Amino acid sequence: MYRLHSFCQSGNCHKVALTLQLLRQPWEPVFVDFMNGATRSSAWRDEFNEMGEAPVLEFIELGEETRLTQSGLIMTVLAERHADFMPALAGRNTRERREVLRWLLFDNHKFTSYLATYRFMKSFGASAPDPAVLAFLKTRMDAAFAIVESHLRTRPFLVGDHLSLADLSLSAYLFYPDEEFGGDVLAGYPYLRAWVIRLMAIPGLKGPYELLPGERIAPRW
Ligand SMILES: N[C@@H](CCC(=O)N[C@@H](CS)C(=O)NCC(=O)O)C(=O)O
Repeated sequence: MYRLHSFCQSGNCHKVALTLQLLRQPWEPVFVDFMNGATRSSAWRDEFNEMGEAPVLEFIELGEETRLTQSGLIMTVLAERHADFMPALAGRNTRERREVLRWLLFDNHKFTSYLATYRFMKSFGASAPDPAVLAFLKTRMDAAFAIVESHLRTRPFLVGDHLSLADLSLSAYLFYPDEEFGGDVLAGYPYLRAWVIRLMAIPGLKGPYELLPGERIAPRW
């Protein structure tokens, strides 16, 4: 049984939940009270994650309690541990596995990072966002979107001709409703939109509010 320390506003936690679902692994969510500062407390950092972030995945491995952080690492470990269920998830061969890793790194650095920060500041931050900061984030987000849009013009999935961790990682935040981004962020990106719709139709790929714990919060604006 896996324990996923998580909360429903977190697309990074959603990435791991989607992976567990697809691999048909038993898991239970453990609520992280992120909005009230849980991950900023020294107790959290000492016990769960010195990086001060969710998600954290706990499980027993070779008789020992194991704790993993960083969604990209967690997803990779899960796909390797349960390869029987879906061998292609981490890539079918060395070349594909490298490609999956390349997209996970791009996601963490340039795709999710700007998209998630933009959404959080727009809808859930403690105070009204600085318009100049929002504009900067939106520009960076659109630059990353354009790269993925171009890549998806000629293929249905990011790596190979099948679903992989790369798709789960980059799409997780796009399962959230438009209103949390202040509008339709996929307007002008038809290939990205078609890809997200394709992923949402895969059995087991549920939205974050169906899978993760915590109260849904209305966007502030
Ligand atoms: N690269 C990390 C990012 C994790 C992350 O930023 N999580 C957010 C919640 S969605 C968080 O805990 N942020 C705390 C902070 O940045 O201080 C991952 O993929 O796990």
